[in-house]
Amino acid sequence: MSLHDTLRWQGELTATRHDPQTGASFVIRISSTSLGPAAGGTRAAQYASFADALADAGKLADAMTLKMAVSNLPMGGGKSVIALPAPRKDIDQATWNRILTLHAENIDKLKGNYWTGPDVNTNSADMDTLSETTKFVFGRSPERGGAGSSAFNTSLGVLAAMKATAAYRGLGTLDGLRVLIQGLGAVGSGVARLAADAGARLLVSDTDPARMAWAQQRGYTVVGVDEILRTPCDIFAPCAMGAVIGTDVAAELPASAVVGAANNILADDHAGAILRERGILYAPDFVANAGGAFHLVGREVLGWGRETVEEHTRGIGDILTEVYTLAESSGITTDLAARAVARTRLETSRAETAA
Ligand code: NAD
Ligand code: PPY
Repeated sequence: MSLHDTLRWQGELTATRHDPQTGASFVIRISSTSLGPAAGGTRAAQYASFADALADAGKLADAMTLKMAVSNLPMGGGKSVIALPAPRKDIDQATWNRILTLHAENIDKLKGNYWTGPDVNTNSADMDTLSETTKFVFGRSPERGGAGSSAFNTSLGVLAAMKATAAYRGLGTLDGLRVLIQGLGAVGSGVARLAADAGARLLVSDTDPARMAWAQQRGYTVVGVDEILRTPCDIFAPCAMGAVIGTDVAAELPASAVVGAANNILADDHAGAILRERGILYAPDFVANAGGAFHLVGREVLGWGRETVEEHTRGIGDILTEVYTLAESSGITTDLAARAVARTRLETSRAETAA
């Protein structure tokens, strides 16, 4: 995407900064504060261009707005991207600390209109570091008074989403179903364990050989990274990166349903329509992966205990069933139906504020 195009983004605010000393560039995008202060994690990654970093932050921030709205959480949507000068694993601790401190200064300047949390390549220890400079941080370690990692609760939510999707799609329970997981990181490994406990047959793939060895030890069937999109399964679970399913993949994917943790799974608007035409039931990612938001916002804003967080997270299954029913009765994709549910909440809130 060109810089010109990404600056036409329809969100509320874009903040950027560049640090010549480390070579890192920073983006914070606030998509919406209609339902409360914007919240969403900090993603650290390398990008081909600054325009790509801006575009990614915008799409991720928009997904947070939808996630909060559809989950009935009192927060808006935002996201940060740190465009790294080198792969995260090659950045030394002193450089990383400087990058985090600058990012925390940027967040602090937004005075609570944006709250961050962990995302790809950032964790609770990094949230602790940010919290030395700004208080607008979710997911600090429990020793520092935070809710800790949201990964396991995200996995729990994805499992609830798989159960509801399998039932709606007429596949029954997860027992005996082939669940194909792309990415066995913090969330994907939890999904694998929970799905295996529910009787699913696990097929898995990861670019990291150590994760593949872990999977083999557990008796999962290992699939090559390049074969995953051609591997027949009942449920395909993208739990690594976004934009996995574009038009071409949607036209060929040998699955009955798609339920994963990755943000922005669909690469383009048409992919959802093709999945629908082919009878592949797609669980909109911003519904299926809301377990992390329930954990962070539930524990740190709403004062929920673990059981209440889990109860709401299991409710992701009910939200999805509502979305599937609306999609079917309206003849639209599940993605559009979930956006309509979110939009209704956003419009109701705006009307209440205006009254
Ligand atoms: P992670 O970094 O712990 O795990 C990602 C895994 O994917 C790694 O093991 C990596 O080696 C693997 N991977 C990368 N590219 C791959 C490829 N092409 N094929 C197969 N494996 C590949 O991240 P995570 O915290 O588990 O998050 C996974 C996804 O879920 C991300 O897209 C994240 O934005 C999303 N998500 C996470 C949370 C959360 O609470 N952690 C909440 C909502 C959404
Ligand atoms: C996500 O769910 O994608 C996140 O970025 C995690 C999150 C959720 C709520 C507040 C901050 C971070």
